[in-house]
Amino acid sequence: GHKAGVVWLTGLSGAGKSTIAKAVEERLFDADVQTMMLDGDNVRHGLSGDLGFTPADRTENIRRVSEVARLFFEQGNVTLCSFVSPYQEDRDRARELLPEDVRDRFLEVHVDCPLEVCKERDTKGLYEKAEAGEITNFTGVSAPYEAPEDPDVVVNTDEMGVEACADQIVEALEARGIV
Ligand code: GGZ
Repeated sequence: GHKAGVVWLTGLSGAGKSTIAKAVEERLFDADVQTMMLDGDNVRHGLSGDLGFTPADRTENIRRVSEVARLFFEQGNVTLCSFVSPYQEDRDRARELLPEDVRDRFLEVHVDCPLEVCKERDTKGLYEKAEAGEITNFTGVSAPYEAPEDPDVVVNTDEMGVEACADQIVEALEARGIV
């Protein structure tokens, strides 16, 4: 058996949040852990389809997915959430939705990668568009990113491969007695 948990991955666009979440999910699946995945790709078309990227819209996006993560938590899942989630206050609120006695089962994971490296990767060409002013409010270019003040896990995707990052997260879940 396993316990419920929330793995909250925060970081810049292109840092590798979703890729790492998928690698963690695969390992948990192999260990018969019930998982749920939430990320920009599946949320911003539906649940948050009416929202853009202003500070208020991001806060509302994170509020909604935090509530969904709480529902999944209550049903016993390990929920992997991959969002830029640039504001510390919003991430803190996501944690605070869990009952106080189990709040240590919320893992804030900083998917850390230098901005310059994310710009160089520019997997979707978004940084180029942001720098040309074609996309406004772009994190790291024209919108802020508040790095976690007290992260539970830090993975540096510039220096480490996906599997090593996934290892670190699974080890943290084990150390908390979740899996
Ligand atoms: C940041 C943006 C923006 C702006 C579109 N700023 O690399 P991606 O493409 O796949 O991930 C980014 C995703 C961010 O959505 P989130 O829901 O994670 O953001 S937040 O937590 O701040 O609400 C990026 C794409 O959407 N994208 N415009 N202006 N990222």
